[in-house]
Amino acid sequence: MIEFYSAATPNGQKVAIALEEMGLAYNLHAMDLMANEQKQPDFLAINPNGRIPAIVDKDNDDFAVFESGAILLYLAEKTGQFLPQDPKARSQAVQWLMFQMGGVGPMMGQANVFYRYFPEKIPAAIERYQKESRRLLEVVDHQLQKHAYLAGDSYTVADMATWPWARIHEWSGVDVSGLDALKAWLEKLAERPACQTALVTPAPGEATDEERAKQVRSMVTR
Ligand SMILES: N[C@@H](CCC(=O)N[C@@H](CS)C(=O)NCC(=O)O)C(=O)O
Repeated sequence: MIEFYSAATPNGQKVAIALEEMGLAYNLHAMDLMANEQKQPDFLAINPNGRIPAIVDKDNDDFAVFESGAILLYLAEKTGQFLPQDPKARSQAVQWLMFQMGGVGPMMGQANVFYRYFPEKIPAAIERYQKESRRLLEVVDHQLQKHAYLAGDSYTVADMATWPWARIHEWSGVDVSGLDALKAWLEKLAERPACQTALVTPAPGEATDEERAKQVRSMVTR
């Protein structure tokens, strides 16, 4: 059994997709980020960075893993799924996973902060993060013009990591016009039951986008 600490955010959804796709049994702990549950000592013992997602593998001496990319690799290696065995193909999947972890996630995350949440509107910061996010999604689109999935012909943890972020481009204020291969891939993955389940694991709650933005606004400035 995997203890899975998460919230209704793209970084949490990546891991929910992987758990669902891999058919792993898990016990969901829906963390209340607004109440700062992620900064309490019992959770910091699992993830010293005080952020979701994190997992504890009860079947592996209660081994704890934090950082969504590291969790995806751990689960792929545990199950032998969604990460090719061939060294070159495996490296390609890891490259696209790192590209998400170091690029798409942080840039779109900052686009959200400055476009949606930050109390002052700083046009230069908004433009910087939206432009960089658009550039990164163009790189994704270019790859998907040539391949069915990010790392080539097969669906891997790199797709699982990138989809929850890329799908919220509108919320980030990132224009994806002309990125047709990206759009087709977004739709293709949206049909997967695991991706659908991940979007409600945990359920996002009843709050409207604006109400949620208001709550997050207080979090990004505390
Ligand atoms: N690089 C980390 C990022 C994790 C992260 O930023 N988590 C956010 C939610 S998406 C969080 O827990 N925020 C609460 C906080 O910062 O206190 C990962 O990929 O796991």
